Amino acid sequence: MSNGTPNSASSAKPLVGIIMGSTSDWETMEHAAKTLQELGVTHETRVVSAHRTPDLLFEYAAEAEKRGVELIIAGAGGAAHLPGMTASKTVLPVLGVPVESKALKGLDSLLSIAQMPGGIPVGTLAIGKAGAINAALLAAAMLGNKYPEIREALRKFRKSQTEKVLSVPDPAKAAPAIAKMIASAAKSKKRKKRA
Ligand code: RP5
Repeated sequence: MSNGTPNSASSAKPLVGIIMGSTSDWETMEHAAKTLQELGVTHETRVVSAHRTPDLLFEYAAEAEKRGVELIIAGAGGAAHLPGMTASKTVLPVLGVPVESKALKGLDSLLSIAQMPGGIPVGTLAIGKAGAINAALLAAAMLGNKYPEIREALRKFRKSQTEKVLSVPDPAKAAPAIAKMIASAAKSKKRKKRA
């Protein structure tokens, strides 16, 4: 399954494999795909469940390196075996994203992914969207050691992030301006509807 956005960075020769335990994880994992897309890092997206499709998981993890994938981002929720099991079948770096679960708000996912016994590491990120975004940024930082264009894209991302923060030094003063912008956007939407 390739459910990533159809674009140049989601290509036939992916450097990063984004896998997730269920289609329900896409709401979180799409942020990893979007971030890689923004940085121009080629990637693929697949649903690979550790407990529902264990054979596919073994096949994916065992074949990834041969296909040219250089890093895997694995997102899963609950008893989240996917990142650890994937890491056990490949020497590629595996970054784990704990998906927020309904019952325990992702604490179960976080501990399942982070608490790997010594010997098979999984680089564990934060729970949910922040973790998915950071997994992509960390992947770019690691790939940047080999690909100068990815390092440069990451530098640009950081610069624009800094500029965004500096452009609103005082949110109390910015709030009326932002509210005005929202109101004027809503007005023009209404006008367009009437036309
Ligand atoms: C895990 O179980 C998945 O990673 C997902 O986060 C969770 C729930 O899956 P669904 O029941 O929504 O398919 O395997």
